[in-house]
Amino acid sequence: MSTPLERWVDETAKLTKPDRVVFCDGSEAEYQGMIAEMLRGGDSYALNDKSYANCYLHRSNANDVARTEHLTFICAPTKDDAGPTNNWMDPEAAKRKVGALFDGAMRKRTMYVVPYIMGPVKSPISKVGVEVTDSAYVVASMRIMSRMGKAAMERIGSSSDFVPGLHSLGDLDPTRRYILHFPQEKLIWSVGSGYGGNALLGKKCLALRIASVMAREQGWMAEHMLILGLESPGGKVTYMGAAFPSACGKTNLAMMVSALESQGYKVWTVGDDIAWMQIAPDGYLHAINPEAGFFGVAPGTGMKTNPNVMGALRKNTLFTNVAMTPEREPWWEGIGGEAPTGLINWKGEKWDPSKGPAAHPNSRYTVPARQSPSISPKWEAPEGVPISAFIFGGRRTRLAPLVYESLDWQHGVFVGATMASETTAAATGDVGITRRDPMAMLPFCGYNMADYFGHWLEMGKKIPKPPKIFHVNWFRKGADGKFLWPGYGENVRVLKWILERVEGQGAAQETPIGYVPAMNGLTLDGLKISDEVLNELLRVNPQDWESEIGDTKDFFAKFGNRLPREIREEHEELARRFSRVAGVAR
Ligand code: OXD
Ligand code: MN
Repeated sequence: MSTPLERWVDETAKLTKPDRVVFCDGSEAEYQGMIAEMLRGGDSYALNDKSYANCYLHRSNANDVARTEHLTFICAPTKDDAGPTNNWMDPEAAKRKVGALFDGAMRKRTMYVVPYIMGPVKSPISKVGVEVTDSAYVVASMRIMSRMGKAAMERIGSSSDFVPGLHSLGDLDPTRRYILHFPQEKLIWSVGSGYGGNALLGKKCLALRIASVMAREQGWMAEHMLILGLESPGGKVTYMGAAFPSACGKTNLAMMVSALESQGYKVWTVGDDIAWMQIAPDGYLHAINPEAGFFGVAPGTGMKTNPNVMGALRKNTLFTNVAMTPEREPWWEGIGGEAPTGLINWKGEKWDPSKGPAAHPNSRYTVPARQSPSISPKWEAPEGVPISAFIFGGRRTRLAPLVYESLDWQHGVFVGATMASETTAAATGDVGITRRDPMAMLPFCGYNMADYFGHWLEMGKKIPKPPKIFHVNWFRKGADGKFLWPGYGENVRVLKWILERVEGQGAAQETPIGYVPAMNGLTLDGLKISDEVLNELLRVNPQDWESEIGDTKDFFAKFGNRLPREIREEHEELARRFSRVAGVAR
């Protein structure tokens, strides 16, 4: 009798017609075999073994360098189930159309069957997936990013308790590229891309889009959040989850070297991208990091911005689309120092600075999480870590103060739902465009976001000891166009205030948007910040908020009647609080 896994693999092989099928065991020998195949393929290179031991550079196809949101679909029964912020395809139509692309797609190729666990092997919060792929680079990356192979196979046994994901490089033509999610079946199909979140199906496809659907059905949370622990002088560690849109320094915050380390405040990394959370018997929401590695953006990463990851990258790391020095070391803009002469750019050509950056702006490192000096001793705790605070954030030049605390859970959900960030030149050509990105989940929620807000509201009623909800903004600028806050390691001062608020301390003033630190609330010793700058950092400007309130109204209108009543009420209440303040001022 065959198992459900064997049956699915057989069916898949009949469709894709590979030359051979290999079940992966996750061993080191197998990993080295994948690397050897990548090197033979001519798109991967061994790096300097003395300075970057067991590290490799992979160059992806130049048309395949980022997630492609416009080619990503939620194939729910109706368009309304996917909601106004997702692309939708009818499930049967999707199977017909994209099934034709998979037909014979693996001819002359090997089909790898990659069983993997998202989350610590023994955690009850973890989930199992199986990715079938024809890319050795994907197999090697999955070995870093998940617990792959034997342990996953044992957990599946003869059960059908796994999320199947079918991936083929196809012909890498963007017009034949589709990333499909079938939330009813809990199935993923991806064709035509070998890159990152499009191809490593455990990450964005399973751990966020499919898991968000499961989480709602089963009463837990799958969020696009880093998880960190803040150790305070007595040695106690308080855990926080934080959601930021891309280009807001999420990985750097998760791995921060604290500026207050000499005072006993240290930051521990549990995860840098995704959190799965369940209510535990102690009444807290407990979080695990479903991933085993970091798939981080290289440009802008250096000893100043993230010394921990720079240390971690010196061995066992796959680099994708970075530049290479004549010493065969990886290089990217922001790594520190001048560009060395003789640099080879991400496309494999001699670098000409007049023709753009040496490393692709979305070039990446894929590194085992355990290699970070900041990795938390609890990062693989099967029961997860108890979360005391959620932090939302974005890049807002004017609007949001450095930090504020929501009034309660429901208001906090509204704060998350109204999250937004201004685009940077690095991300697109348009600078300063405000993009709404609720809970940083806009590209990753596997169902209608109105229902997702509803799920958050429901969870608030069920968690006996819910996290307090905060919002931060490291990016506020003064009239001179300069950042007001130094950021990076100094951000621990904001985490310290958050910790104090969690513990019922921390001086605050109430404003219409929530509690903002009092002028003496933040620990600023050793930092040169004038009262004037501090005032500006903490200011809540009614005129700016008036236009923000109009903007969020338009955004919420997209969801029509499906938007939870509570969110509408919070919106009206915020407007009322501002008009009350204006009334007092008059
Ligand atoms: C990521 C992303 O790569 O959020 O983590 O885009
Ligand atoms: Mn992410």
